[in-house]
Amino acid sequence: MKKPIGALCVITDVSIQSRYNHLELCELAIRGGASMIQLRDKHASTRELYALAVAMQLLCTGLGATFIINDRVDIALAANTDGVHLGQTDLPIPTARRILGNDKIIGGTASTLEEALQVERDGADYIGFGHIFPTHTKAKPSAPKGIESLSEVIASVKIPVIAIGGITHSNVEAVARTGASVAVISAVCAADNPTIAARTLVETISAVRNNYTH
Ligand code: TZP
Ligand code: MG
Repeated sequence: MKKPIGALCVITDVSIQSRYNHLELCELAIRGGASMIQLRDKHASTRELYALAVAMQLLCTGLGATFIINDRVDIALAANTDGVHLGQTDLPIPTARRILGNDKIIGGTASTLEEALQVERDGADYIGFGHIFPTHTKAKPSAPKGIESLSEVIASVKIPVIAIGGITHSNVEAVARTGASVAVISAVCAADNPTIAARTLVETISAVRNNYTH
């Protein structure tokens, strides 16, 4: 069975901060209500990533969250994670689907409407669309896409869209109003208190979804 994506995906990052390791961030974020955790580490060795993925999958399963790994279909398979997130230069989504099967979540990054439509045609379970706002976490040569492009993508596809890039407490309400789910790195990983930061984001998204805001 495929696990739910939910409202808030927290991508763990140990390069923008060094107070917490991946496992600690994972637990802190889930305690704040994160529905999905993505392990993203561009420097760890394959052996390290494998061990982390096994431990984080166990933690997420125990705490009721979904766990995916960035880039690595091999580790998704080896560690039996709930899924994988693939960018435009990673393994093609149909290839990953053939390897992982239908019960695993496969997410694909898109930065344009055309890419988003292709990610959907390729059989992804969700589109990670961005970056929405300026971000320092990832080098981004192109301009931020903004809320309007996000709404356009959401109107054009049937699968869930997770907005990413520069999302903070100040702009998450506007993002949630489009119907998108949200993915963050710095807003949780670099926050004074990652649990409270996640909780605040989740509460805002839930309020919008339940129409509690004015
Ligand atoms: N993909 C598009 S923007 C981004 C990724 C991984 C980084 C988002 O980081 P932040 O700190 O939430 O802006
Ligand atoms: Mg990638």
